[in-house]
Amino acid sequence: MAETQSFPLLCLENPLLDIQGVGDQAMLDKYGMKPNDTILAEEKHMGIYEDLLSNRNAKLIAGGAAQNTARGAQYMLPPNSVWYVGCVGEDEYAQTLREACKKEGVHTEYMVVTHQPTGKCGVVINEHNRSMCTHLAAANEYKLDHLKSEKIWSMVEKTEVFYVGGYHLTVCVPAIMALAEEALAKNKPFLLGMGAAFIPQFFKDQLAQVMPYCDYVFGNEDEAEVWAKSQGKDTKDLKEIAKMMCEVPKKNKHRPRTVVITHGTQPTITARMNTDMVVEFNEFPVHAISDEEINDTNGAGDAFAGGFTAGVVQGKSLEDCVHMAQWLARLSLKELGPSYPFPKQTY
Ligand code: 26A
Repeated sequence: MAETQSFPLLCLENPLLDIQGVGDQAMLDKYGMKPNDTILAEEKHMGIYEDLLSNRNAKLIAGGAAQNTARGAQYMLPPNSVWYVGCVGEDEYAQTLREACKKEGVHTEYMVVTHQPTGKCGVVINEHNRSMCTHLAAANEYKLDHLKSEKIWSMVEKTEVFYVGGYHLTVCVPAIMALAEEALAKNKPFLLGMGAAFIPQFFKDQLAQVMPYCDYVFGNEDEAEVWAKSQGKDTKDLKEIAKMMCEVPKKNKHRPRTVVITHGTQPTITARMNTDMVVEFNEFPVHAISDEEINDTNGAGDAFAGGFTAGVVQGKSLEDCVHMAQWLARLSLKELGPSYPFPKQTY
């Protein structure tokens, strides 16, 4: 067999095309959506995509949380650093995603199904809120067989760092576990973004299965609070929650767990278990951005994870990783949707 390519970072999750338009409260009410939320589309939501395209001058933008993170990490890393896996359909939307990743230097190895269209996410922008309604479709069809196929698995074995988007916990836990076990067996960093508050709420058991393998966990304040609640702890104290996350028993004893909680414009909180099993905290003020400079908040958290993960790939300190994360999140806030400025800005 021909020598397979190798990339230092693999991201796994749900490839989606974002259909993003500006909406108002009335639109959110019509579809029963909250201003800053993510939901899975049910029958009653299916009209939202056409509504956005016909009435809201919506734009089609490459999305999918961890795919945004993959493009973000590649933005800050040398060429050929990142590859991405997920499932798409055989249609124009898949082609759009392939082209977006190619343009930004992310190598894709999509599983392709013919019986479902590529997944899409209706994004309703309302001031600095973004509400998302996701029809996973093909993205929901991802299977472990694809990851374990000869070519893909040999690429996995050559990968140094794994980033999994928490939204994949709704799709294919066996694939996540296969990467987690590979990371554990070879002492490679394994990173997980929580995705959305409904993950710790409704996919609590799946999250609990993966958490022991996580060297890094990313979440925002809502996700952190909901996770704490799912553990029977009703608190808004983000440090306390980060500490609880650090203390979830860990499989890989060679790496301390780091928990990173973003909090909008308030400082980013990190917690890391040191070798004496004592949790150390840090707070990092976010990189200032004025209201007028913000285009929309769609993808800012994914960009944060992308910048941070790029730092992990480069073996940077925690402080440097947070700085890279905040730098990239700020750039993404200025762009339309989960995008990064081209020509590239250098860090
Ligand atoms: C399973 N779900 C609901 C999802 C998503 C998702 N990515 C993966 N799985 N729902 C929304 N997104 C993506 O989140 C990004 C913003 O953080 C959107 O595509 C959007 O680009």
